[in-house]
Amino acid sequence: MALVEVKVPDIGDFDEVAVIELMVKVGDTIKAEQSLITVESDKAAMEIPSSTAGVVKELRVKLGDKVKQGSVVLVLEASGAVSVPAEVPAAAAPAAAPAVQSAPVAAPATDAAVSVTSSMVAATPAHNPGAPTLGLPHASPSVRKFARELGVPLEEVKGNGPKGRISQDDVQAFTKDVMAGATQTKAQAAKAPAGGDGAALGLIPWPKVDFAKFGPIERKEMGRIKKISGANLLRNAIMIPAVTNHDDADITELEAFRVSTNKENEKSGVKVTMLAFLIKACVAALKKYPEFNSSLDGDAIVYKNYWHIGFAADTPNGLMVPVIRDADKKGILQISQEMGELAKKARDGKLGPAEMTGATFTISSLGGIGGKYFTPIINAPEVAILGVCKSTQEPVWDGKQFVPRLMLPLSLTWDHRVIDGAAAARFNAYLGQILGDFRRVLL
Ligand code: CAO
Repeated sequence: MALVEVKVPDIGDFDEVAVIELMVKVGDTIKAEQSLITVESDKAAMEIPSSTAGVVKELRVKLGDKVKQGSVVLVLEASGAVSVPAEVPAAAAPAAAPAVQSAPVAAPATDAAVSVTSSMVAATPAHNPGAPTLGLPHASPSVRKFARELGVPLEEVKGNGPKGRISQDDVQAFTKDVMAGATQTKAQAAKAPAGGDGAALGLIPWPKVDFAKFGPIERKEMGRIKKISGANLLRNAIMIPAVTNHDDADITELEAFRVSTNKENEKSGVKVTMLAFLIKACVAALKKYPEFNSSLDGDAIVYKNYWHIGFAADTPNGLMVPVIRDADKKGILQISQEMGELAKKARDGKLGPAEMTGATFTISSLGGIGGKYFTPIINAPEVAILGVCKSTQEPVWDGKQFVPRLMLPLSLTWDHRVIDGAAAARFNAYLGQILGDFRRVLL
């Protein structure tokens, strides 16, 4: 292993500066570009990074020492190839930023502030001046002290200063976010229960990316509803062994009936929607296949003898699921009218808790928007959900020829603990039959 002297690089116009902070000690394993010491002139403080990775063998400076370009900071046992010196982060000294190497890639070894005391290693190209400093915190000593006093892990704070430098404001904002529960420290995350993050599930941590490095960004906190529904969706996606069956229903006649009904009822102000027919059709299928209208309770399955159907509504505040109660007892016109009212209330943020609870099955319709199929997430403790996409004219073989038919894509997601694949296929097929000939609802 090569022993390497790490020296103070070009620090600009300063003759001598005082060492005010030692950030490593003998025996520490350090990474290339890790900050080693902080020095301070009468104008600014700056950190001196290591040009090389390795293990600290000897510290050649102590607090209060005066150093200048070329002073040996420490001796390292290098763990890899040795590079020429890292630049001092310019952001460390806003008032008097030290000069940095402007074209370090082809810098000859003789320019290096690192001298190799063994013949084993050769200088490699210097680091990219714009490159991140391996996630190590860049902050002034006073900000470091401030973070230490608050117990804030500085390496987890995103610096918004030049070159990612962390300011006192950044530390304060991080602290506020942690207190408000909007973010977690790594230590908190490691203790979080299953579902809170992946740690308890043995998953690797969520990637922490400084997106601003790749282009302009804008950060917006999520609204309350999005946060709540996000937590529910995560739990449901993780805890339910869910399977989705896709199918098509021929709604050619049903759509013609819907359109003519709406023409006849033009003056009533109530628009009959395809979703209302779907709710009614689902009730018929749920009655025929009661396990789809159940919930799991420990080792028991609870079958419900009521049919309350939730429907996903897209609102400016996020996804909400109003519920049509006793859909089995209501006609298409009443369901259409209630749906319109509930969807409006949802968009206006005026839904009461009673209007969002108690569903036994949910329909999520993207039919007004588009798409072919998707895999909706079950709204626990329900055990199934129907996703509906936009109907399109398709060529369908009638035994003699292809004929144009209006086909509605259906995606049924179901909980495999309660429902078997065959039952799901039957449910979808039956739903298709009803939508194909709505008179079956009466049977
Ligand atoms: N195929 C083709 N067209 C359809 C259709 C379908 N399956 N479903 C609806 N349409 C048409 C309607 O007929 C209507 O057309 P006209 O204006 O010409 O009459 C148009 O699409 C708009 O319908 P709509 O969306 O206003 O009404 P709706 O009853 O279909 O849906 C509601 C109401 C509240 C469900 C809907 O507004 C909504 O919020 N959808 C999004 C739900 C969602 O986000 N789901 C995803 C959850 S998973 O993240």
